Amino acid sequence: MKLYQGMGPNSYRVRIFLREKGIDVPMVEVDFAKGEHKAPVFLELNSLGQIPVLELDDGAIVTESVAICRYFEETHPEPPLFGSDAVSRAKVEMWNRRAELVIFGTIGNVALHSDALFKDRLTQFPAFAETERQAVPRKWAWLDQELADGRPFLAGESFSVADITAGVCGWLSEIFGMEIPADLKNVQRWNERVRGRPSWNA
Ligand SMILES: N[C@@H](CCC(=O)N[C@@H](CS)C(=O)NCC(=O)O)C(=O)O
Repeated sequence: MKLYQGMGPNSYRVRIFLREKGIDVPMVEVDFAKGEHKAPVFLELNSLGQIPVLELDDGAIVTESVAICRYFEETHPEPPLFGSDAVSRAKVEMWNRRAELVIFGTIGNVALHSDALFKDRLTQFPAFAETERQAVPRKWAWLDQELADGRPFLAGESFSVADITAGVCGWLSEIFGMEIPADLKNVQRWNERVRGRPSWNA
């Protein structure tokens, strides 16, 4: 088994997940600067030319960070990070999607439309990047209201993959100069709780 990974939030999500589970997987570093993710040999693994990619011992390939995490949830159920009963599984799915679509999507648009790293991948619209940049604090404010009920983690009482997704958004937000607003106390507390976990050094 090999995990092709490298720089960027999606590889980071999988590394944190593996650390939470206590799983060691041989890793292959994919170097964006050298264009390794777009080399023909890599495109055979993932036609989208993106990381992370998991290659299993029988040659099966799994791409998409959440799908890779799901594979490891199945093979290593403890501790459960995708919920443990019907309601908690649904809540984790709900919050992971909300974190991806509402927060990650907005921050991702800032990156995609402003960073030179992506200039060959799409037509960049700097004005759109700016609109999305201004929207980011509103997304965190929405999450702050959601967390006002005092629950420790996004999906409830237990840490889950949804906290990994949203926590990585906090990190990405900072990298692009959009710190989580200091007055959003519920998000601040949640962020400290999540990013204080040992897995965050993954
Ligand atoms: N939906 C995919 C997104 C993967 C992705 O966008 N990975 C980035 C790094 S974080 C990448 O490889 N970007 C290079 C590119 O898209 O050209 C996932 O969750 O794994």
